[in-house]
Amino acid sequence: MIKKIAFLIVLASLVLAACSPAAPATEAAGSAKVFGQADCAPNCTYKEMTLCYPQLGAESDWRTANSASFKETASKLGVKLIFSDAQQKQENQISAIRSCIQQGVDVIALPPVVEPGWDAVLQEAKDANIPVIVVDRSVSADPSLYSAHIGSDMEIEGKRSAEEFNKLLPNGGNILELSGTTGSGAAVGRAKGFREALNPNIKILDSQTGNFTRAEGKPVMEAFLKKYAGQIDGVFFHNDDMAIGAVEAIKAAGIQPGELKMVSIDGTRGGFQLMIDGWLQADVECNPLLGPQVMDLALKLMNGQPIEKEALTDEGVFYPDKAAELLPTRQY
Ligand code: GYE
Repeated sequence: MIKKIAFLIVLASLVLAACSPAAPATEAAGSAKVFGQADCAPNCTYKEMTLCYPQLGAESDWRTANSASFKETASKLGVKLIFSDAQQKQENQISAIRSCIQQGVDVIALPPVVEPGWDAVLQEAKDANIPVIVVDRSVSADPSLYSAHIGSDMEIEGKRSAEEFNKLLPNGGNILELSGTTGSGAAVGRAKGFREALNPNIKILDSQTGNFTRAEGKPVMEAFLKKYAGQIDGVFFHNDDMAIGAVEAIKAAGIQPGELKMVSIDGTRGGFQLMIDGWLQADVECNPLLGPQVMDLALKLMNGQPIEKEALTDEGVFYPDKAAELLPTRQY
């Protein structure tokens, strides 16, 4: 008898479970919600969006332009933006994400300072039904843990930079590399693409990080100039800010513009000025103005519309011959 009652209870609970929603994201039977879809779907507008942007820092002009793009686009569209600055520390970005999850934001857009170490917090966002768009740099986490990635192809930027050196040093030579933040998708991708495309007669004598900042670029260059005096033909910079810092050290060492072949990445106004002044021979474009594209995608996620998993920014290379003409048109 007891067995029979127990069996009936189990049966009843199975029937109930089958009839009740499988997950909170499921509405009435037959209209299953897509992951991340908001209650206002399919008619959500920007005014209903709360977007979390745990910015990684303020290390460069590129980053400043990227932050401004998010702030300006949000205020133009009426998006509520929860913005923070992690000062290049992953733990600060992780706590900012956790706070956004607690506040129940609609979408999180994450520009990850480094590639590894995101799995746990991405899983927390997923469990809370909050989609994450990885912005700018990449993460090494499993792609099932985020909805999309929007940004530049860092390997191609590295490859383009190498192609410039192949042209600048056709007979080969020795170069140095000032790389970006160690472990960041930008530094890893640029270094990889660069090495793959660099002619074998061009030797990278040394590579040190300047953490994408002017302040760190200068002392790294000073140390390089001491150590490799008279042996260097060129320098590759992972961003314009480090090039600007390094040029101060190069000038102080009495080196003239053009003596060393130099290529950088970003295409900021500061980089353009270095080309005008004869220091840089090429600046590989990396576009920071990602706010509109990210918010468009975030709205699609809220409305449960299909999206592209990987959206790469279309970019080129700038040269000194057009630098003076283009400088006034540059937005960053
Ligand atoms: O090149 C650099 C910034 O991740 C693409 O980060 C970005 C890089 C950019 O600090 O200036």
